Amino acid sequence: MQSDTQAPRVGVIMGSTSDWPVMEHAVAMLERLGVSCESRVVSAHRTPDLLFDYAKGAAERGLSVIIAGAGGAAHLPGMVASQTALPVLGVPVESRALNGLDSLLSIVQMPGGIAVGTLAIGKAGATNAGLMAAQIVGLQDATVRAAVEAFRAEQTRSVLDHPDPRPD
Ligand code: RP5
Repeated sequence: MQSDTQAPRVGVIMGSTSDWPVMEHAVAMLERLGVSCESRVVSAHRTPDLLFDYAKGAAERGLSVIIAGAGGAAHLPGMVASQTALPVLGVPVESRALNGLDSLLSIVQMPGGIAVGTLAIGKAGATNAGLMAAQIVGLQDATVRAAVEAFRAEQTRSVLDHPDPRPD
């Protein structure tokens, strides 16, 4: 699924439809920052041939970054990284059995030589994966860079405008 009519620059993939409630936060951040993206289910274990095709074809299709989220035995980010030279950002999704610690360790402990940039478990990780992907795209795109800077400035202003921690 593609977020707008522009060719996608970031691919957001996940191991299962059950990962969407977390991974939608990566898509939301990309959309907020004006970065075109696509999202789809690609499973390391259930659709390994699709994983290889997706990763091998990603650069040729014009993607600049791949965000891969998975839970449990979360092999998707590492296997995608093994098949493309594009930067891969891994998002550990909270698992039902181990609360995402299994996902985190599966993603973060890559062997030297194949890199995955691992984010935090869950919503914060997905949000920051979207932000970091935009920052990478922004290296070559001044409009996206300006959107990231505006987002950061607005966030700072919002905190400074509400110094009282007590609820209204
Ligand atoms: C992983 O297994 C997925 O990334 C998901 O987080 C987890 C459970 O998948 P479902 O059984 O909910 O489809 O591959």
